[in-house]
Amino acid sequence: MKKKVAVVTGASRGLGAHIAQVLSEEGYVLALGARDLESLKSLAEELPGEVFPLALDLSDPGSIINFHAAVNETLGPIDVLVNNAGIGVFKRLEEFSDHEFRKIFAVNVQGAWQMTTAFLNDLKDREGMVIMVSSDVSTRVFPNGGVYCASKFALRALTRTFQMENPDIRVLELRPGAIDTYFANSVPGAEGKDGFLKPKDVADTLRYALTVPKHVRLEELVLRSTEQEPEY
Ligand code: NJP
Repeated sequence: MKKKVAVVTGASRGLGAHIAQVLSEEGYVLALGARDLESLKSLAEELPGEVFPLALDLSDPGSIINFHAAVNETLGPIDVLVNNAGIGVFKRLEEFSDHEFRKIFAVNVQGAWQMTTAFLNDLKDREGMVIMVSSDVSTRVFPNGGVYCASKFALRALTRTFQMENPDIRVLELRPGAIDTYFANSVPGAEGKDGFLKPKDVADTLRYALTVPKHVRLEELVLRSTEQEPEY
């Protein structure tokens, strides 16, 4: 029987590295993508299963084409795609440069769209699952968060459209609140992050999502630390 194969973007650190850990423990052969190939290689050495670290820059369409070709050639069709990579810059809307705005949308929105499109036929053949890591802010906004929130609203729209257009696969929007990672130039364990989710909390939620029976479609999962205010 063919082994289950999963792709994780943004696996070089933070949440993506924890998701890779979970998938590896669950017996998936992994293709991990990010720009920092050295960190991916170090992670691959620590994980229990078979892991292929590959360079991937989601802001470069050519890099996604090369990544997909390399995965296809080495591992064949995939069962799970985790579009985890994402970036955030937080400031007032009028302070954004054209470059910053485009970069956020290139990585968080267009990159996830192109990755999903590239692997779509595989995923359909194998009745696979796509996990879009968006955010608890994919339905609300806050001052200084406008561009990031807009990118996650857009990702939510893509998630739902992919699902409606492709009933053979399951597409989950995973919506974590604040997580203690390297996000937006922060450092794990830094002051003020005590009340954040740990990346393992989110990765373990994804572990659960992978175990539900095939006739169950989890459409979205929102999780926040109990230290964070509930927002609906
Ligand atoms: O962030 P971080 P998280 N091409 O900075 C990669 C969402 N989220 O783990 O390329 C390819 O530790 C980067 O790799 P590298 C968030 O929006 C977070 O927290 O080597 N990959 C690294 O592996 C995102 O979707 C919070 O630099 C690129 C990874 O992305 C997801 O959680 C709250 C790339 C980022 O790791 C994981 O973020 C929330 C590119 N061009 C949602 N650019 C939170 N942390 O508080 C970056 O609601 N990456």
